[in-house]
Amino acid sequence: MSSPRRPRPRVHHEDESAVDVDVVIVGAGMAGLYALYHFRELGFSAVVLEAGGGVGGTWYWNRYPGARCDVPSLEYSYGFSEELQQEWEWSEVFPGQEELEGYFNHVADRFDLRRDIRLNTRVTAVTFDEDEEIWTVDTEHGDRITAQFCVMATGPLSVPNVPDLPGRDAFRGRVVQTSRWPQGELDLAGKRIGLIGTGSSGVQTTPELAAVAGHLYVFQRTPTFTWPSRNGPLDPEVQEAWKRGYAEMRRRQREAFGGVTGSTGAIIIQGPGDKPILEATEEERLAMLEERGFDASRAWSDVATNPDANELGADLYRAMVRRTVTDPELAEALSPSGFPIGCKRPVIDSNYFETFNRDNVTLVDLQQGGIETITETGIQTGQGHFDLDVIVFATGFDAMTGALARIGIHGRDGVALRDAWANGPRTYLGLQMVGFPNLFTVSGPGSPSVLANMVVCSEQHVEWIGACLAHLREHGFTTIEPTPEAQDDWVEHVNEVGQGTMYTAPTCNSWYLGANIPGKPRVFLPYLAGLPAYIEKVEAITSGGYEGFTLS
Ligand code: NA7
Repeated sequence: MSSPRRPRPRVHHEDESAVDVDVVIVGAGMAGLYALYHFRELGFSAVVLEAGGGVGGTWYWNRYPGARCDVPSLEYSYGFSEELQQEWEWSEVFPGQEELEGYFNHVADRFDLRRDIRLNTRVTAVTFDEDEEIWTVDTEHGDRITAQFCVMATGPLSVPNVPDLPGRDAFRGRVVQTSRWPQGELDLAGKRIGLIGTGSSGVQTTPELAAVAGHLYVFQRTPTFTWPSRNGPLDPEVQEAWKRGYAEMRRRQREAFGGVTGSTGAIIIQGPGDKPILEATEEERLAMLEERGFDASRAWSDVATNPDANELGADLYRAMVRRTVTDPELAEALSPSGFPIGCKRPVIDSNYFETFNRDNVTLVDLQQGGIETITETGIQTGQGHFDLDVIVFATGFDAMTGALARIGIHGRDGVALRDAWANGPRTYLGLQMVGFPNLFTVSGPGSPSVLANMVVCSEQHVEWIGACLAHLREHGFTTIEPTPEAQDDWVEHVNEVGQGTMYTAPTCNSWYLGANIPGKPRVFLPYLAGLPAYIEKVEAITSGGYEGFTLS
């Protein structure tokens, strides 16, 4: 099926657990599911290997209370099937984990994907055989899949960052990770809960944990810029309008910098205003604060680009924290400073700061004395011991490179991807790497990925890979791989585009830069020129005969 003109050599397996397909896909999240559907449509055989017990990737794993997408539901959904778009009904402006998990399960059923998905199957090695030009994928169960092509749909935020705190195993209570939240009942009612981490996961779960806990202690190392989502039920008229014009909306998504049209009525998505804050009077700034609350910090044309303007925006933000949190000292401790708005991925919340006004919530400001050790009964910090029943780690991910580097990918000459990336990831277009022919990454480092709507990015990458496989088949090529020059140029270009922005400011430490993982090289991982510019480049390269790739 893979190559009508020039059948590729098939491997003969004595072992019955071995399977040979055209494409092996690692991961059954949004990218892997669509890849399976799309490659099947193109006439390729494919199998998906998934470590989790269900489909949905991020939305399978991150089932902590309050887990919610920060992109509106209408935007954060597949555009490949008009029937799917028409039949699926979203209930909220920003979809929660449960609804998203339901959506991806519906997709798996509706398109009969499950028969080619192996759940609970962690990949242990991905190895290229240069003589046969095939990839071999080994699983934890001892299964072996061989394929001409390998697509790593492993997700940019899939490997949890578990801080190596002394005494971690000593704790006699329950330890949970937000991104590995147990399915089913975890009784938190009346418990003393310690939450470590105040990024998106920690911020989202804080109000939910506070609502059930006997007492919630939030261990904060760095205060967060977070904006109210104003989430609520999705206006049926907005949904109907999208259903009437999905094709147009999907086109507009690909023309929008972040893959989001902004036409869902979600206030958070509205762009900055036209007026520079540097030219605004104090009265005008305060008037904006009255009108837009936390959003006043970003409602100016220059906050995203000018450091002085950014600091003025941050002042408005901190003024709003003081208005929201009743205890002035607590407000001060919760106020982010020392790094610009926009350095880290913006967080959106529901009643985050308000939650700290509750009697059963205590902020443990780690800047006043950090975590020293986990004990049998709680957490010992430089400011005393906190007795706990449950510790929740909301400590983030080894982003963008974590899964790819860990999985054990070996290409030509047995070179490990982990070693090839020792000084930072090197890709061509975030799609392929030198030395790893016929292996593709979806939303890999060097692509817009986490800076844009992940569903739109996933569809765009999967469609590019599908067209590439069909091109190879049609022209009798067996392998595709970037040239070292093209990859070098792309890496340099990605670095250049990231320079001089809030994302790479010297005071910025974010997971975009790998700064959250000890020892990880400081490299800005995604491509910052925006989705339309990226798509234009990719299309020019493709129509130019796959410039920068070697097809053989
Ligand atoms: P993030 O955004 O990486 O946040 C992790 C949080 O955990 C952050 O507040 C960290 O503080 C904190 N952290 C990490 N290690 C420690 C230790 N050792 N001690 C105390 N605190 C620690 O991860 P999320 O899961 O919240 O969000 C990731 C993305 O998922 C998010 O951007 C959305 O796109 C969805 P720090 O700031 O490093 O001082």
